[in-house]
Amino acid sequence: MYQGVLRHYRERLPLTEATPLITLGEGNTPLVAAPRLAREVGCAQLYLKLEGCNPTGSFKDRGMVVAVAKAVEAGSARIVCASTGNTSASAAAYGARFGLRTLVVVPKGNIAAGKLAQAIVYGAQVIALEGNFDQALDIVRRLAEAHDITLVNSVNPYRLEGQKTAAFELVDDLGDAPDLLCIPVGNAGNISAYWKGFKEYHQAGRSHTLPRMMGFEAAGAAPIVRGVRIEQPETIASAIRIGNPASWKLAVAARDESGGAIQAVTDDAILEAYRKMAQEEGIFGEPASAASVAGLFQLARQGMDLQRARVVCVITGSGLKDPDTALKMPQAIREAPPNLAAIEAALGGF
Ligand code: AN7
Repeated sequence: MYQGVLRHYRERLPLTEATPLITLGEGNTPLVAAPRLAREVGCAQLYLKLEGCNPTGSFKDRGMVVAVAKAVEAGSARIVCASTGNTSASAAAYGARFGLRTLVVVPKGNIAAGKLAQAIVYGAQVIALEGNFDQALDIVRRLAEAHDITLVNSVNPYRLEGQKTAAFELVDDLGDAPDLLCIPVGNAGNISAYWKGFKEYHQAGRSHTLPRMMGFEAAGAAPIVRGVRIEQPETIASAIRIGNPASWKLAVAARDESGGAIQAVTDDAILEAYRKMAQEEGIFGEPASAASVAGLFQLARQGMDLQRARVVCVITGSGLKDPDTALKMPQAIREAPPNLAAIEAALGGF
């Protein structure tokens, strides 16, 4: 039986005899072929890594399980994070299960409804900051310096250690690294963690190749692409509405060492990819996750030769996290009274 990231990859994680091997069943997520999208972009093979299948619905659980295990090992009683939503949901769940009080600071009005619901139901203390994610991160860093509380944002190195296990899974499933890895970039921890994982597996002889790391920021929140901090980032993809990523340098290193790129994708392109994933492949990712697919389409439009490429797009979080974006989609819901003739008429006849 699969027993979570800590047990499964214990020899590749910074664990000691004293680290509790906790789990909520994170990791071991599906890698699903996307043949229609592959045909449209003109690449040989396309797979979607469904990180929304983690226990709290995003990839954050992989890193949170390590960060929380190490916090428990160190005797910590409290954890804190700033979050655009998914980190707070994950921290709240692992904190609840493993006996820690959890404090989360989220940007007021800019966190998807499902994520806020999770933090509340898991029993975290929630502060809605009248400010953005970057300001929230700055504040929780200072809180953790001043008080006896463990910071579980990805500036905590155990987070990236856990998140690198997704790269291991890709190599374990595909038999080698993909040619291209397309991934959304917000605080830039995940792209850095994947690259670390790919390099470690390669060095251990588990893969023959390394992927080119292709990261995608939202156009209104693209500090790495533009080379400057964005004071007021804006995007419909609230998960990646970040203007000063904590792992900026690591992400640039991942890009450059791998011969990859970090580009910006517009909100329109994100929403188009969001719809296509759902309607052509049956995969419901959240808007930030769709940035990876939007990015792949963009690479194809730019003329990148994908004919022989095996590509993985990381679908970082479940579409159910953000019902409001889904419900704003152009839709044709017709109301009808409960009788057959009225319904046949509403459908325009058979
Ligand atoms: C679905 O939860 O930053 O580049 O506070 O939720 O590692 O930040 C979330 C980020 C992509 C970007 N996809 O990953 C948070 C937070 C989803 C996300 C990202 C996030 P990073």
